[in-house]
Amino acid sequence: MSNNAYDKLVQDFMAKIKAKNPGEVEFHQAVEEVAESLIPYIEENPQYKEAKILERIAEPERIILFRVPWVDDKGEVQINKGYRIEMNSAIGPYKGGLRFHPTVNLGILKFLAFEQVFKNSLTTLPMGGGKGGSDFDPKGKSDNEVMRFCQSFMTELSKHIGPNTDVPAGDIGVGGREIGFLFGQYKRLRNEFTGVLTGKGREWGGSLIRPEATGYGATYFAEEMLKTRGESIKGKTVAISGSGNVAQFATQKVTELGGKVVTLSDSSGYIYDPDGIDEEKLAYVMHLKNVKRGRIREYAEKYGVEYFEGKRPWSVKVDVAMPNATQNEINKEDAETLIKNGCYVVSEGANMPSTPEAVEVYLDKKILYGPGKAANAGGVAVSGLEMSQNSLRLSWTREEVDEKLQRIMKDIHAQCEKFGKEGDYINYVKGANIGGFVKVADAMLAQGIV
Ligand code: NDP
Ligand code: 2IT
Repeated sequence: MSNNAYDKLVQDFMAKIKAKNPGEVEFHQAVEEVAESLIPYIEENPQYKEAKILERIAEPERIILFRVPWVDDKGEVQINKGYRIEMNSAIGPYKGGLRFHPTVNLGILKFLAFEQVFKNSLTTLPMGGGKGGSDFDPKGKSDNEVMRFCQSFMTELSKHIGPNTDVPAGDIGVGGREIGFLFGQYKRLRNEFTGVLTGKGREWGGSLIRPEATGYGATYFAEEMLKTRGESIKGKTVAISGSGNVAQFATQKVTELGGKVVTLSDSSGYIYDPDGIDEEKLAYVMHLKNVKRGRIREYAEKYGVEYFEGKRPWSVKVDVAMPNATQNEINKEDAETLIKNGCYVVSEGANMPSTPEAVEVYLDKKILYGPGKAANAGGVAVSGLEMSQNSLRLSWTREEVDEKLQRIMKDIHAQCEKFGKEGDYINYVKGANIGGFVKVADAMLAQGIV
């Protein structure tokens, strides 16, 4: 079949997706990228076509929508929306994070849940895909307000989740503090101490390395990609966006491996530190962001470096870019600027941070490009390891978990290579999409039309 014929099949498929899911632009974007990789593969493997596996994977098994009422510190009643998308349970319980951010809507959570299905499959662990969250904005809220919100959110969500059913975790705006409040309320409502959430504190069922896992994993993935060209992170200059969980631990691992991180950002702007963000400066960032809950601008004031208000860090000259903040944070022009300035590795800690046009630029220029569903899978992989430890009622050491994480990132790289090889070039987009798809699709075939 010609490329034009495949394009027509993708367009027809997307026309149906858009008609069924109107206005959900991020969801359309995520599905289209996967469909472009999968449709040629499905044409060659008609068992998937006949069983309409792709059409079924793009339809959530279940969506739960609920009201989250709570009372703020002034005594005023507040109402937020709560969501859980239970996307696919073919290979394990639904698994995926919760996002608390004012931009959260159904389309964003469906894109994240859809990506999660493929990502979780790539980890080699038995986890289905899900995602949830709320339009609640934790910024500027007191700890007590966040607690009351989390308790109200969990009061409803607890009816739908469980350690063998659906196991949420963190994402943007949901870190250790929020997981603690959510877990406390679940335990109180159900009178059960179970592994219903991951990302727990290590004294109460959490896994060592889970906080670090996404950033570490995305760095290990960059290292694996560089290895295919006989290179490593050592001596490389790296631009990182974001300054939250993923960005912090990516900075730590890059630095530990001998690379130099020169940028960090938040939604207000970015800082450029040409000397590199070393361990001591990172400790400052962690306190600033996790305890003081301040802005990255304060880093520039403290260390006398430049701060660029309202800008993203993609015009800085670097070898490696790690977008670790949010979706669609690198557009076509940013991708062109990065490459023009010498960048040839992009490892995505965030979910879908590059627009489709930016991805086209990477593939066109044949740079090492690790898409989020492969590069950031270390986070959910260690969540899977947390579930295993909870079931065993055991805790593994830091070294054991880190070793398993490194093994998993290597396995994910190998799957991308197996399914994405195009001559000398590895197309990690195609590799991750097909690699993630096959296991889920075969499980769905075996389980009948459900
Ligand atoms: P955090 O909430 O800890 O940090 C998010 C960071 O991104 C903050 O610096 C935040 O800045 C910035 N950010 C958020 N929204 C925007 C926006 N619209 N524009 C610009 N900057 C923004 O979240 P995480 O670090 O956990 O998540 C970052 C990314 O990684 C997300 O895409 C998430 O889906 C993905 N991810 C996370 C995993 C995890 O284990 N936590 C696992 C896999 C992927 P500000 O404070 O100003 O909002
Ligand atoms: O996007 C993601 O993979 C996450 N936010 C982590 C999900 C998880 O269940 O650990």
